[in-house]
Amino acid sequence: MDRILVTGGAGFIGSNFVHHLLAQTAARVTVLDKLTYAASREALAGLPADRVSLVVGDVADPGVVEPLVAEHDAVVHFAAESHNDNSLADPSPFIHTNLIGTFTLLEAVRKAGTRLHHVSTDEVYGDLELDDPERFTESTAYNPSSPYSASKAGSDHLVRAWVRSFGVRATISNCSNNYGPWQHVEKFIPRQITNVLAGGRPKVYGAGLNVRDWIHAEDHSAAVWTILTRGRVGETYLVGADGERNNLEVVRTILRLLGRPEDDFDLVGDRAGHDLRYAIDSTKLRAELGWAPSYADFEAGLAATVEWYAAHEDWWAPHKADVERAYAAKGQ
Ligand code: NAD
Ligand code: TDX
Repeated sequence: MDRILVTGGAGFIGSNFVHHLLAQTAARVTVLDKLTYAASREALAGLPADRVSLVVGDVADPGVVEPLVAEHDAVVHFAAESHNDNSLADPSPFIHTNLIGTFTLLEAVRKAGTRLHHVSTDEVYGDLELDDPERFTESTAYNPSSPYSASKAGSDHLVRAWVRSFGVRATISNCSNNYGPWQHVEKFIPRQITNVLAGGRPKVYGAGLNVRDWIHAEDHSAAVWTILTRGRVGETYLVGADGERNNLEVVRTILRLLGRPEDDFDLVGDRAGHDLRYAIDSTKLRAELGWAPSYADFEAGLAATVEWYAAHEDWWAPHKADVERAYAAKGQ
């Protein structure tokens, strides 16, 4: 795979994957990104121009997508609207990018015969009870809760149909919650770190008992590359690092790392339809393809992330006030 097209490669995880490709492979990379509010040119700054290029365009535009796909050996599809809260305020861009965008890409890979890896989320499975001994596996039934997760579930179904009906060479990964550098301040961990750094208090939805299964973005990138190169076409692989924590535990750890009292946060209004718990069983990926996370210690990974945000205020500060104004308007 000499030439790889990465959709959404200017976003949080897509840009991490581009860095992973540059460091771990000899591939030349084209990023296709619409540069929405969630994108960051800075995350791609300094990469060698002879190996990485950026095409600014919409993944739902066949006039842009079809010629690009035809000149690459593989496509890795990260482009999406990605924030649940935004999908509750206005679902329409989620339908456009996550459904029409994936459909457009599938038609292009069908015509060109290009290998595709589709990046998806564990949220397609809905949620688990706090005391459920089961975790999500590749055979868990789809049961999405929000417009975001429903649009991702629909995109997974499209990929599966194009594999079965048209012989498209695609794989799918469904990963748990990512953390690490370059994540937008609208998301939980960056929002709380930057609230504290900006002199405010973390804002925790509901009672804070919801559980997420945290994985470092670098481990997600390594998993995607493993599946792209060694995964079986037509298969789905769940990606997770056994990182279950409830939101109170995460916020208290952030406060401790920043030298503040562990009860120095606010409980705010809950998210509509808020999924209770996500938990991934990644046995298939580990046993079949030999992947394992390198950030085994969540607290250590979180500490490095806190340091990164403290050192990159120039990057996040310009977006902070607008994001907080929008949350405040909803009482969150
Ligand atoms: P992000 O919001 O940080 O980045 C998304 C990127 O896609 C941005 O650069 C944006 O400009 C681009 N984009 C949006 N609409 C586009 C369009 N129409 N055409 C071209 N580009 C467009 O998202 P992220 O957190 O990096 O997530 C990347 C992918 O990983 C998504 O598919 C998401 O569903 C999936 N995922 C995310 C997580 C997580 O915890 N963040 C977990 C599992 C799966
Ligand atoms: O201010 C907040 N306070 C709070 O308590 C925010 C922004 C969130 N939360 C809670 C909601 C969730 O229980 O924290 C948890 C994590 O929230 P998000 O960062 O919004 O992530 P989540 O909704 O779990 O979805 C994430 O993981 C799966 C990504 O945003 C998705 O793109 C991915 O598919």
